[in-house]
Amino acid sequence: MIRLSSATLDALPADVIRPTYDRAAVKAGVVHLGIGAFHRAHQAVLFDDVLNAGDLRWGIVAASLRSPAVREQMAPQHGLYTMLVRDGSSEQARVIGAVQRVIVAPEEPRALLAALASPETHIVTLTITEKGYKLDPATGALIEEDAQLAADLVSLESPQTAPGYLVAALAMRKAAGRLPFTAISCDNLPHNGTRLRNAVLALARRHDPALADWIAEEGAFSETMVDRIVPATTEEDIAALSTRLGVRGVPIEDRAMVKTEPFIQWVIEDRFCGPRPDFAAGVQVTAAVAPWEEAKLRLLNGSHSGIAYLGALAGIEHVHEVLALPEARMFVETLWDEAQTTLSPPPELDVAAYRKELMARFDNPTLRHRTRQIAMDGSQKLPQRLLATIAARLAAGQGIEALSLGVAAWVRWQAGQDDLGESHKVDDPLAGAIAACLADASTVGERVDAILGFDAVVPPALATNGDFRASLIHWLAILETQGARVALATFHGEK
Ligand code: CS2
Repeated sequence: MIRLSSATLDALPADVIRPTYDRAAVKAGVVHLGIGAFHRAHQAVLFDDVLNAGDLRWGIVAASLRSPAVREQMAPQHGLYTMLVRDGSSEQARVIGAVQRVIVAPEEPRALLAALASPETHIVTLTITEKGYKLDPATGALIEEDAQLAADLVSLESPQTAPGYLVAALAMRKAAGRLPFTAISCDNLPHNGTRLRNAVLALARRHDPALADWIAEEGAFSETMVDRIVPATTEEDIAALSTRLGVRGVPIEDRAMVKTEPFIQWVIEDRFCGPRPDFAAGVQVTAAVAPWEEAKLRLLNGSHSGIAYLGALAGIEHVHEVLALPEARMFVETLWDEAQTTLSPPPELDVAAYRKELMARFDNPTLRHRTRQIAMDGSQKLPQRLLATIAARLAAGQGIEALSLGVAAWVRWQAGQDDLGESHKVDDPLAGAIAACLADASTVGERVDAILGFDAVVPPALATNGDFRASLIHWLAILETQGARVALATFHGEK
């Protein structure tokens, strides 16, 4: 099959938007670690906007830290891929040209280090998922017993982790008399910049205290809030796009395509230690990111996780299908009511309007965002999405019914079977540890106590809270005996 590439770009149908700049003249000002679909539909698009506006310093050298899959999709396409924006009724196709090259780190560690240390590189962005930072989800401390991190603590000759790559490359920059790069974490973690900085400084200090001091002094780790819903691409999506891109009945295949919604937002802390692009619409550079980050994590991601576990348990495949149930909508609205009182939203954020827009985004029927995709890595997500909100509500003497139903659904998901009796793999770096902690618990109460004692996820303030415990027992008992649909109906009835 003919592939999308520099050679076929001009042949695409006229309504496909494509780069307006000369790709050969672009410099790689950005190195990105973790080139998944989210990066391709978010930061890469916003850098593509900058390139389209004529500033050619901001091309991207991207890296996969583990698998060669994305390089195999993108290299034959010269880094080109299509972003499909689906608004629920129509679809717009745009080819993004910002990614110049994909490096598979385990195969070419030197090439990645050279890119990171290059004088052309000014910004390093990361989407390595919550678990990539090697920090304890509950406390934020470095997980020294992690095998990859342990290797990086011994030697940075061929780094294994993202913090390891950053430290090794910063050492090269220091030795060459260059400034550090601005490191921008784009993962859904509270204070993501500070967490990344902590991980990098802790690792650097173990190897070379002077390097750590230099990074602390000269470097910049901006906090960010990133927002765009990017469901995993399916083979059907690729097949449909091949026909859409085809010329005179001959399909053109794009194996690196991404599908997403119209909404896009990137709030970046105004903390750079070198050049930065003049970003276009969709990017806000601001002094304080935390209020944005907290609102997004607790409203969007908190409800997303609740919808994901309840929906997946009920055997419902997609987010918009869960929200077709009136009791699920009510659950989400109540979860938002609960979360909202814990926020200090920035003045520019109209929370009521944000909630309305969010529900419409979740309702988008053409995104087909799978509940099981969002259910992944729950141990890394729950602390900032639901547990911190619960702790704040309890401290204020407020109720937590919707939030704790969400947590109970996560606990139920750990059993590896949905309400229809279908088995699933719990896709989570702590799946084994959670299963071991639940293994000897034979009653609902014992299971809740076991989870409350699981301190990698549950913070101390919640571990001993009687109201939280009672609420989890209430919901877990219903989930285990009657399933998620009845739990949602009961929730509706109790309101
Ligand atoms: C989702 C997020 O998979 C998940 O956990 O909640 O990826 C979500 O779609 C994005 O954060 C939206 O900005």
